[in-house]
Amino acid sequence: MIDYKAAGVVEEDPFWSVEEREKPLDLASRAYEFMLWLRSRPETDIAVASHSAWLFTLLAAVMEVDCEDEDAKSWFHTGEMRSFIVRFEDSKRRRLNEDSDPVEPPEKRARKEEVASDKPRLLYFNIPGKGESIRLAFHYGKILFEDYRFHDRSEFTKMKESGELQFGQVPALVVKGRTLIQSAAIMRYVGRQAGLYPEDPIVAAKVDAIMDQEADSMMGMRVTKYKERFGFGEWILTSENVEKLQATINAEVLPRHLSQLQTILKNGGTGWLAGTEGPTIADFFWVPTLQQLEKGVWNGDKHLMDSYGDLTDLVKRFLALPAIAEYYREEERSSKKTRARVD
Ligand SMILES: N[C@@H](CCC(=O)N[C@@H](CS)C(=O)NCC(=O)O)C(=O)O
Repeated sequence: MIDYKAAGVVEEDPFWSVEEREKPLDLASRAYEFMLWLRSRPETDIAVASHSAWLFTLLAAVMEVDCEDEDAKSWFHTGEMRSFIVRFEDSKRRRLNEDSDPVEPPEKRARKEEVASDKPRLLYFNIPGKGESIRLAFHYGKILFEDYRFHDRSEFTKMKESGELQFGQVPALVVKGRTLIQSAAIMRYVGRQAGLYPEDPIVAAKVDAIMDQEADSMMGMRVTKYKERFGFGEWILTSENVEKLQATINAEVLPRHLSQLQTILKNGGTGWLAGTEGPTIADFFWVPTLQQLEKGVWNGDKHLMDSYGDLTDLVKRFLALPAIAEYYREEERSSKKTRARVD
């Protein structure tokens, strides 16, 4: 006898909608939830009856089928029955960093197998700049995305003129036909999926504040570098004035911000900026900026970080995260090395 009630079966089908077909990702998540439920059952012999699409998703995106028979994972025919011995294993993921969830959630595996058109597409120049933290967050979360890098400035200009970029700037992230802009907003979007954005609203606000602080800290420097964009023409920001301004920023503005940031880091006591156990998007957002300061890319001064040992340690700690280290190893291997600056 079948006890439908015990299996949580109800008359209404809550997953069926007349308007929309269930997305592959949702289907995979449902199959994963089912397997968790199955694992909790005391029975050892269980018959699972379902539709072919659901069974196909279960075998292709949720379970790892270790079977010599190639057909074991194939599409089910009407009334077809297959037997499996199911072993639940909290194994570490092969290519994933050690401190992430050992049981790979199906949406991550399914994401990897999603059709290309469903992948978010990051639009940015072929430099680290403001796109790097987003790339890194995607990699950290093992979320498949397209890292689209403009071939040259004219390609970007064309897109800018088309109106696709609401504020005419990048990074932009195209998700299912909609374009997200502003790096911090994009980071929150990716961070939520990558486990890098705290659910507690107070902690999340702290993360937001630390990210906003990056914009405040670097504002002066960005104005001197991209003065026309901010409306400061040569009539006011002459080369001589730019030089004076950058000297003041180096001597007063950046040290003030960096020492405040270092205090926040120390007070947090965990080695991560928001005082969380692991890294958050605040760390992902700041580290590429700190690296730029270390390298003196703004105005040639390579000593801006010399007095901030805790911040340089943060950069090292961040780069040592397995997913990040792996990303840079692969990046080095690939030919995508930085070309001409086009931002
Ligand atoms: N606040 C924006 C700033 C974006 C921005 O400044 N983007 C630059 C590249 S880093 C850009 O699009 N420059 C080209 C232009 O303005 O024409 C963010 O954080 O996303």
